[in-house]
Amino acid sequence: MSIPAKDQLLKEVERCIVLLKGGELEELIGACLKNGLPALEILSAMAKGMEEVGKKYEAQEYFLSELIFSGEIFKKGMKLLEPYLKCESKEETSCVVVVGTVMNDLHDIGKNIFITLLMAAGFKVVDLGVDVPPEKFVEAVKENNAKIVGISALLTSTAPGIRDIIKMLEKEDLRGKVKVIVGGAALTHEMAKELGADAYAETAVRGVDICKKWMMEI
Ligand code: B12
Repeated sequence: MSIPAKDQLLKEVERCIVLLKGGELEELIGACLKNGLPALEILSAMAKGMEEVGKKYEAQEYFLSELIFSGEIFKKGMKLLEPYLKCESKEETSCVVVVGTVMNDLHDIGKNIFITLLMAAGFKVVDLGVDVPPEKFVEAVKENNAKIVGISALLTSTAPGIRDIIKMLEKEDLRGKVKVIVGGAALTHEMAKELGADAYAETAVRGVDICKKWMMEI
């Protein structure tokens, strides 16, 4: 398949998310996979579409119902891609990563992508879900002897909750035993540093690379 045709398909995927065309998206994903496009590239195109949806929401062109709908469409698409992402699975590691979305934040699409890619890379993952209070992170680290904590934050208002998780890990004498990685649209490298995290990743792919590097050092 020629490069422009591949790019065209990915542009169409992005457009389907932006225009909330769920049925069409599912067909397109099938066509992309049939044409040998890597699942990760399809997922990136879908994520780009979500960024656009966010912009439309900010511009009051879209409202909450569209945000909800876009999330549902994304999740359906993601389900189709999951087996392909997991197929690239490497050998298992004993490294456990505890992952959750910060308290009072219900966004989980980015977190779930990070989890899928972690699992595809052989990590064991404990998914705490969304709206996770700090004590749940601490409990899960203790129970699973986790070496890495991944926290997702999409809302500027609740992202500072990351500091509470890190403080609680310190209080329980666990901070020296775990690495903390954060991600999500509400954060930047600077904010992550200020909040006390060890690393920030703009994308789930980058996040997994950082975890792999840590795993070698642990
Ligand atoms: C879909 C969506 C929703 C859906 C979420 C569905 C779901 N199940 O997740 C629903 C409808 C529930 C929702 C609700 C709200 N939302 Co909303 N939402 C979005 C939207 C459009 C897309 C988010 C998304 O899934 N993107 C796609 C994924 C793939 O991207 P991502 O999450 O950034 O993840 C990538 C990386 O960041 C990274 N990553 C993410 N987490 C992690 C974690 C780790 C450890 C690592 C390594 C990497 C990593 O990996 C991913 C892939 O590379 C964004 C727009 C945007 N630009 O983000 C707004 C957005 C986040 N929402 C926003 C708002 C305001 C809200 C509401 C307050 C709206 C309201 N009035 O009620 C509520 C809040 C509810 C709550 N308490 O959480 C604002 C936040 C503004 C701000 N700066 O605080 C945004 C930015 C929209 C906007 N431009 O105004 N939302």
